[in-house]
Amino acid sequence: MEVEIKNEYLRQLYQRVEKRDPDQPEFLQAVGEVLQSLAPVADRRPDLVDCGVFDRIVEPERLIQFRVPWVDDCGKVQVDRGFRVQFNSAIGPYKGGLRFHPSVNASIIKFLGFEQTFKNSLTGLPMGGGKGGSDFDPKGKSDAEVMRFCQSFMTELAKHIGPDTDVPAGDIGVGAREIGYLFGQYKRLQNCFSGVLTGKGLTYGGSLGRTQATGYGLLYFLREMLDAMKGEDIAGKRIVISGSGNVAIYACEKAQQLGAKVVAMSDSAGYIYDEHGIDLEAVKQIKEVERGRIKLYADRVPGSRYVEGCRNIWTLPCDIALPCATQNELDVDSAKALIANGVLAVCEGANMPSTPEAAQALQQAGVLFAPGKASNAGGVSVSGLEMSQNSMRYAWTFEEVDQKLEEIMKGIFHAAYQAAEQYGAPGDLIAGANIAGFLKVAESMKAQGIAY
Ligand code: NDP
Ligand code: 2IT
Repeated sequence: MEVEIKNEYLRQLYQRVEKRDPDQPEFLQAVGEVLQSLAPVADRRPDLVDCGVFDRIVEPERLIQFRVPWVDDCGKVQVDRGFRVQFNSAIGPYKGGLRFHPSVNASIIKFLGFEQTFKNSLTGLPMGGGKGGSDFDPKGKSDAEVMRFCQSFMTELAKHIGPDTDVPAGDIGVGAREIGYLFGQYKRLQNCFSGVLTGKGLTYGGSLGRTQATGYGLLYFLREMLDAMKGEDIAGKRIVISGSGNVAIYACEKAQQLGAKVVAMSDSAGYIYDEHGIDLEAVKQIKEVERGRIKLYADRVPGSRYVEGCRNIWTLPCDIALPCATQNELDVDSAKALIANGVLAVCEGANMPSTPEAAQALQQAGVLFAPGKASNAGGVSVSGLEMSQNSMRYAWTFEEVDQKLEEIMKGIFHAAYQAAEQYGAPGDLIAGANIAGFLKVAESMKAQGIAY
């Protein structure tokens, strides 16, 4: 899709970014979308143009790339590539997850770090934007291999992070097991027990509710959006969820608690369809305990079926679609299928799961559309709460954390909704989230001078 930026200065800026990083399509996609939204801000705020905030915000403060050598179970040396992007520290220490997936490269890490900057700003908590990861593929690796990889990865990463500098967490392929190995290695290297990572186990400084936070937060956002914009409720709705990882599982759990019927989930190979409503315990057993494929579900749960190929999941009729797998998983054809089937809302659990064409088609068809940087901010919000608890040397109850999460998600919805109204795009939560997230970071960058 042509990026149409209705402000000459931002249009030229986008061209410079394109020229600088022509081989980074995901990064360009994320920057293009944000600059499109920011045109009315640039029109009204010449002061931010004058201090170069727009030019500075699209360039990471630092991008670290490193070699990660490790020895596999056969005694063979493997070499993967590690990354950490420290995108923006205007409002707090860099904060954002680590992704272990073979597709990881500089473009993907930069798009994620860029998005994280605005997301973290929207939470209202003091966290800057960062992201990292590796092209290491955890699939099929033994626990011992994952541990050796994590130890090697952290041996380099430890030089660049710290509880007041940069606080990584999980993302695709990085969950409690990996965070444990990474934390253990950091502690050993620094001789320091600190809140340098979030998503830690509950016995050594983790927060109750962090595992559930992104999925639960997604549903709290959805509930607020449905109520405020359509006067609708989640109870009784038919929901399709892509993915079957951390975000998808806890989105499903909260959707079911709120009375919805989840009829499908997926992994990168295919999807399962269960007209009786997904049996979440069966999914948890397969994915969390056995680390198996979603296909197994159809073998175990009578009345369900497995369909090869994950993309066609969006052709299933539903009221609400929750893409919770990965970037660009919902394209314009998927959007058209959802629209034809009368979808009411699409709420992004993953980061940038909808292509720009898909998002535009959904919005133009009057479908409620929640962009990931707003609707999936629950995970990093509870990470922020984990940092607070670590600093206090204290732990809140699950109920206390969950209540704060719900308040934060409601606050994010209203901040995005109001910013969209104020900047002439009523109902457009993409524009609203980008503008609201941007303004706090921009004011902070202006106040702190041109150091970065
Ligand atoms: P997990 O690793 O737990 O699960 C990822 C899920 O997505 C798996 O079902 C996986 O299938 C599927 N998936 C991954 N890559 C692809 C692909 N290329 N095509 C199709 N399916 C794919 O990750 P999370 O649940 O943590 O993350 C999911 C999304 O949510 C990501 O976009 C992440 O950035 C985002 N997110 C995560 C947060 C968190 O706290 N964890 C917070 C906010 C956003 P398979 O097993 O076959 O690979
Ligand atoms: O995309 C995300 O917000 C995350 N993967 C969570 C980041 C975090 O620091 O908890």
